Amino acid sequence: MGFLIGKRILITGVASKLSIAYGIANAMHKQGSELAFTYQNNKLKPRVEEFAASLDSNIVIECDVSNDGSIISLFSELQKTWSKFDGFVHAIGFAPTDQLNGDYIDAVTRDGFRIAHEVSSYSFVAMAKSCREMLNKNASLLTLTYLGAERAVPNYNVMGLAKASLEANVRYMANAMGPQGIRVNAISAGPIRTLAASGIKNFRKMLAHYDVVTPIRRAINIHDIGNSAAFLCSNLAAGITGEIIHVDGGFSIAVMSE
Ligand code: NAD
Ligand code: 0WE
Repeated sequence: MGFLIGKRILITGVASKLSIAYGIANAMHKQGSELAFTYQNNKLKPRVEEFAASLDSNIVIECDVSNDGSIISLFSELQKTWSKFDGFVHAIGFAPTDQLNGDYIDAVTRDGFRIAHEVSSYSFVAMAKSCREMLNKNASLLTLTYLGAERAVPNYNVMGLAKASLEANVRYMANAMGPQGIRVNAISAGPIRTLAASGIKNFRKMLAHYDVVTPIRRAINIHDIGNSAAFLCSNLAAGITGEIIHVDGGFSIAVMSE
């Protein structure tokens, strides 16, 4: 018996089979949930449609979260098939490429700061704002964050500030929506080689370091994240809200390997 049977969950952030959102969609499908998907632009549309079909879904809708109109039309479109649903997964993060390389002070710009915060943090509450009336009691909202919100990680730069904002967003949203029976949480994932991680300087070195320092002595993968995400969106996690759950093999609690 799947623990998500009867739940309708909207998945954002699928760009490839490597995407964290793809791992989450798979894990949720295994637990019996019905899924709907968004794609950022037409380039990604056919791929997301194919993934959706393989997970028994034919609800695939465009949404560019940098545009308010796009968020609103997402939910008016979704309403045609799902008048009510049980939550969404926000697996979206972005800063202009020049922000993620080199000295933080040198790299950061007003525009880089604004775009990182708008796309990576504001978009989470913007989505909640637009679909609040469509959410069932016991719905669950989930986003993805990274340790760079809590610690200064080389090259992560302004994305660290945007993730810190996203984590505060989780707490404020949880507090605001709790009375309505809606839970809001984040998974702080260890580093995973996805499109968003490709081209990041020293990413290989980072993963190698992870393997030896992490208590479980291996890198985290999208199945690990998917299973934790499925749990958090299920009624098994009814007592958890406003929380940042580290799914990082314990990396963040350790300081050295022997
Ligand atoms: P990914 O490249 O597969 O996914 C990123 C997604 O963001 C893509 O689907 C892209 O289309 C979407 N996106 C970017 N700008 C958008 C916009 N304006 N509107 C709509 N969608 C937009 O990479 P991923 O690693 O799976 O990233 C998913 C989430 O996980 C991100 O929030 C990322 O910060 C977070 N995260 C990733 C790692 C990692 O190491 N890969 C670790 C911790 C957290
Ligand atoms: O959140 C992320 C990546 C987010 C991201 C990635 C890109 C690459 C392409 C945001 N914006 C962009 N913009 C682009 O143009 N992660 C947690 C993965 C990641 O990125 C890092 C990391 C890790 C881990 C950057 C530096 C150091 C570590």
